Order: sequence, then C-alpha cells, then structure tokens
Amino acid sequence: MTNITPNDTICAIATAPGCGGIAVARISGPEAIAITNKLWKGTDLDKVKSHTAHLGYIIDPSSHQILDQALATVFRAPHSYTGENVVELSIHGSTWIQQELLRILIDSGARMAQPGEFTRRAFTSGQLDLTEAEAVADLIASSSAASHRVAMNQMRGRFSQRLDTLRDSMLKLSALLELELDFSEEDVEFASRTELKKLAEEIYQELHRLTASFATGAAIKDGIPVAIVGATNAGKSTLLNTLLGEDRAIVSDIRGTTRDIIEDTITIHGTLYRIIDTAGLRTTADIIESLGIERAMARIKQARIIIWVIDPNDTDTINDTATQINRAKTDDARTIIAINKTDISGTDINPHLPADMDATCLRISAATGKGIEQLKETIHSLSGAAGIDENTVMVTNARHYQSLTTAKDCITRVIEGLDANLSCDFIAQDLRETLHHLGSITGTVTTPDILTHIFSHFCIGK
Ligand SMILES: Nc1nc2c(ncn2[C@@H]2O[C@H](COP(=O)(O)OP(=O)(O)OP(=O)(O)O)[C@@H](O)[C@H]2O)c(=O)[nH]1
Ligand SMILES: [Mg+2]
Repeated sequence: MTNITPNDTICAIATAPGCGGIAVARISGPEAIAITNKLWKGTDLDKVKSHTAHLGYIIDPSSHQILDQALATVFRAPHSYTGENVVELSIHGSTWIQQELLRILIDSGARMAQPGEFTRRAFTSGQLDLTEAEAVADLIASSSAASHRVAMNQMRGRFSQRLDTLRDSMLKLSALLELELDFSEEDVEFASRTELKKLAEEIYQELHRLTASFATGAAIKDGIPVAIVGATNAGKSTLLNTLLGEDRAIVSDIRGTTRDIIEDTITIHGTLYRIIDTAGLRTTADIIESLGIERAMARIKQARIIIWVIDPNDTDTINDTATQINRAKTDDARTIIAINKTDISGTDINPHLPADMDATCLRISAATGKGIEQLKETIHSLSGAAGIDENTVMVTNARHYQSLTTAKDCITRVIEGLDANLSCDFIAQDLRETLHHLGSITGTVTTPDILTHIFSHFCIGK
C-alpha cells in the first residue's frame, strides 16, 4: 500500500467481486457526501441525518444518463466504521453498473481504495485497535463456528482487554521499580524483591498461557490437522471414507494401496478438522511407496492429532510403527489408537501395545461405522477446541505470537535480573522492552511498514 494520503476520499465495491442481486459501494473521507451528491438525484445528502437511508438515482455527470436506482446510506464522522464521513451505495449487482459507478466516483474526485484501507482508517482514527482490525479480516475468512467465534471474541476486544490487564500489571511493576530507583539513596521502604518477582512471574504465566494457545488457535483458523497413520491394510483409507461420509480414497486388500496424501475436512461440533489419510508404514523397495511413506512421516510431524489404526490380527510391526510415530510427532500432538476391524476380530483380541505410547485407545470398525461417533468425540475433546465460548481468548495470529514470545523472553530476563539482585535500571530497561512488544500487538507502538504489511492482506472494500 503506497502513496497513502490519509485525508482524501476513497471508494471501492465492498461486496464480493462478480454479479449479484445487490452490490454495495463504499465511499469514505471528508468529501464522501459531497462527491456522492455530484452523481445523486434525490434528497440532498448534505442535509440528511447520519445513519439514514435514501432512495434515489445515480446519474453519470458527464452524459446525464441514469446509471441505476440506488439506496444511499449516510454515516457522518465520527460515527462510522472508518470514523470519517461514509456513504454506502446499494446498487443493482451488475458488474457493468459496479464498474461504471467506480468510474463516475473517481471522475467526481474519489480515489480507488487500497486493500484494507477502510479498516486502516478505522485503526488510524481510533475506532479499532490493531488486533480488532485484524479480527475483521479473520471474521471475513472464518469458515467454521469455532473460527468465527474466536475472531468475533477478538473483534469485540476480548484479546485487547487481556493485553490491557497485562499492561496494567507491567506498569505497576515498572512503577515499583522506578520508585526504588528514585529513592535508592534514601531510607524509604520499597516493595520487596520477592514481591516484585511474584508480580513478574504472574506476568510471565499470563504470557505463557497466551503463547501456548497459539498452536490450537492457529489450527482452528485453518482446520485442525488429524493424521490417520498405521501399517498397510489396517483400514486407514476405509476410516477416512467413513469419517467423511463419502468414497474419497481407494480401499483394497492389497498392501500399499494408498501412496499419496489424501485430505479433506469435516466439522465436529462447529470445529473444522483436516482429516489426512497417509500411506501405510512399512519397509518397502518400491520407490513411489517410499516417497508416500516419507510424506506420511511429514504429516505426522504437522498433526495435532494422530489416529493410529491397528488391525488386531496383523500386529507384527506394531513396535516399529510405534517407534516411527513417536519419533515423528511433536510433543503437543495427541495420539488415539483405533483398534479396527472389530466386526470380524471380535472384542477379545487385545493387541499388545507398546508401554511408552501415551494414547487414548478405542475399538472401532471403519467398515461398519461402529465406534466412529465416539472417535469423533475423542478427536474433539483432545483437540483443545472443545469449550470455546464467548470468553475464550486465543492467539490465532502469527504476528501476535511473535510479539508475545519476545515479550516472554524479556520478562524472563526481568525475573533473572531480580533473582541476581541486579540494579533497578537494568531490570527497568528489560521491562520497558516487554511493554514495547506488548504495545506492538494492539498498535500503540507501530510503524507504517507493519501497518502496510497487515492491511495489504485485506480485501479491497474492507
Ligand atoms: N472387516 C473389516 N474390514 C475392513 C475394515 N476396515 C478396512 N477393512 C478392509 O481392510 C482392507 C484394507 O483397507 P484399507 O482402508 O485400504 O487399508 P489402508 O490402511 O488404507 O491400507 P494401505 O493404503 O495399503 O496402507 C480392505 O479390504 C478393507 O475393506 C473393518 O473395519 N472391518
Ligand atoms: Mg489406504
């Protein structure tokens, strides 16, 4: 986003590109009402109250031809999304009308908006802080109840409130340190170092809670990855098909049927999961199958949940498979062992599972669907997405995660400084840095480059 002139008037189509029943053009800036009036036949928009809608005609000032009948909604500064004068023109959704309207608006003195420029103006005028502005983009991109709820909580300021509370604690700590600094020559009673350390540790714990929520928070946005893994012929592809409710993957009794990764999504209690079928793990001379196994291992690394499918009548390689899974998976990933084919093996066969496997064990039949509902419930309860409500605060944005992690490093230095009985000015410096990183999240400390980066990812018209 270059050549931003903050005080000019911008316009864009705010609805999705293409033809629809209705399209909405948005005009924002000091001249928004005056510019619209130049092409408006109907009530003088300069004289109408804020937050009122008016039916009229859009006239091309150069040809005097009617372009469309439209509804103009007027919002006067500062009571609008951007904090500026805003007019929203609801027009018929023909792509030609949309293009012509933009041309006429530009001829009349408006400028085409850059991606995210409306929201950037909302941030600049103090209507939204940076996290709330970013939540607008997340809300637009949300594709499940869970990602919608997390974005909505952030947009309503829940995350910013948590950061404000953290900031207050830091300011309190800072004030206590400054006091010690100012009066260190005199015989004044200060807050004890133990007390300061307790406060710093509370700040650390809160930063830790927030950074720890990122793995789940980010996964909720894109769908939580669930990898189905295990030996060949265990029934992995059958399980994928049963979970999806469609014949997505080829199933056969030939070992090594699945070579490439097959992935699709399901929703469990409003949370999106990416179910990933992988090639069966075995030693093979087949080059293509080996490549498939490599891909399977890579997916185990990325998975938040691993479903290890076992055929209880085929357990020769169970220890090798356990070693491979344990080696590849991250510490955060949770494992479910699904003992499959219970329709033919009965309930009496209990494969000997490796002792070092930390997993929840279920008995299923991927072919008949037995135990699949319980499997879905287990996936959901292990994912960390259960229990998201209107108060849940999660870090879902890599930028926030980065700043919080750096802030956590700084507060760790504060704690170490207090432990080592360092002089206040060193500790105060680390604390100022912590505050700086926290401020960069909500945008109290920011640079034009950061803003450009953030808002360029928005759609035009938002
Ligand atoms: N009876 C029974 N057969 C099953 C069940 N699940 C899978 N099968 C059969 O087991 C065989 C292998 O199933 P797949 O789903 O292709 O197994 P896979 O784990 O994907 O195998 P690879 O892709 O070769 O690694 C097929 O003949 C399936 O019909 C089950 O729950 N019960
Ligand atoms: Mg398969």
